[in-house]
Amino acid sequence: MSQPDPSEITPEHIYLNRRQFMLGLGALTAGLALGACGGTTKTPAAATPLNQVTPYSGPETDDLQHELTSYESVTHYNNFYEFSLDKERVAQLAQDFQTSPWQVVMGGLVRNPRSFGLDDLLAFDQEERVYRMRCVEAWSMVIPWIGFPLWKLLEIVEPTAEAQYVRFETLYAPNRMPGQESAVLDWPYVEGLRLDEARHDLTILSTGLYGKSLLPQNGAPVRLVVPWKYGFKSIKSIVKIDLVEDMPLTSWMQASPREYGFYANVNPNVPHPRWSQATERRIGVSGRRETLLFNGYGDQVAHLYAGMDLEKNF
Ligand SMILES: Nc1nc2c(c(=O)[nH]1)N[C@H]1C(S)=C(S)[C@@H](COP(=O)(O)O)O[C@H]1N2
Ligand SMILES: [Mo]
Repeated sequence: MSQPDPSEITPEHIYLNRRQFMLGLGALTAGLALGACGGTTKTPAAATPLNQVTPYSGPETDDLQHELTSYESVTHYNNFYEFSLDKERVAQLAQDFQTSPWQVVMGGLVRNPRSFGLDDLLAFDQEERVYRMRCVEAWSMVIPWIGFPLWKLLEIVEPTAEAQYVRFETLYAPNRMPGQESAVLDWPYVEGLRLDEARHDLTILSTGLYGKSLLPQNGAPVRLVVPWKYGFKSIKSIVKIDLVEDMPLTSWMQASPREYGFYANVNPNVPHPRWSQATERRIGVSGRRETLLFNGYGDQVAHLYAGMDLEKNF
């Protein structure tokens, strides 16, 4: 499959509005791509050796021996609609975003509601973890995240017996996040996990990557990383985590339920309504590779979905 046309990687309602807008301007060749991950055909600039300035000493591949994506690409090719729909502009627009002070308020169906400041979060054990992160329009990166398992916070707040899901919210502050001035999504950005997914060891809250603190474009000061799911599940700049009984309505399900499901497990066998998801393009590497079920983490996570129809629960 060749690169999807920008019209193919956009939730329909946004695409149609955008198309009318562009037709109005006569700008038929506009290259801006919308969608949970966007899908411009441009390749990010070749790796510049930033990680030679501050040497990175962690692993150079993930557990499938896939090479890391360059620090330059990881920090300059981003999806963060609170700043821009253009993946190559997010870094610049987010550069002055203030991430201190910061509080993550944890509550809902828990015995011990608590609020965690940045220092609390940074005090948790930090580990080098090399995950394959991928996006919904079939591009992927291999990123050495630093973080700690979300279960560590869940253990502290103690979900009650009624709690079945975890609901996450990004900061809402249109004066600091200019993308929130436009109604492209219903702000704040909301994501969710089933409680057993949230308790899985691979599910982390990340505060850094490549041995450095997160930059704003990657979701500073704290973002979720769920490596067996499409990129949009990994919500950035989290301020609120609630334990809830019912499946939360996530931003992407609300925007386009036909295209974006709650589970969003990476699955080459379930095409997006408008394109195949069988192959992906690794940023910085030419050609395409076959997409792996659960992004290659099947041994560790498939049991969570035993007996479920993955075509219905996409
Ligand atoms: N708050 C918020 N979180 C978000 C997004 C977003 O627009 N806003 N984009 C998601 C998508 S679609 C992807 S692919 C990843 C991208 O993370 P990265 O830029 O650090 O690679 O962030 C996810 N988390
Ligand atoms: Mo994405």
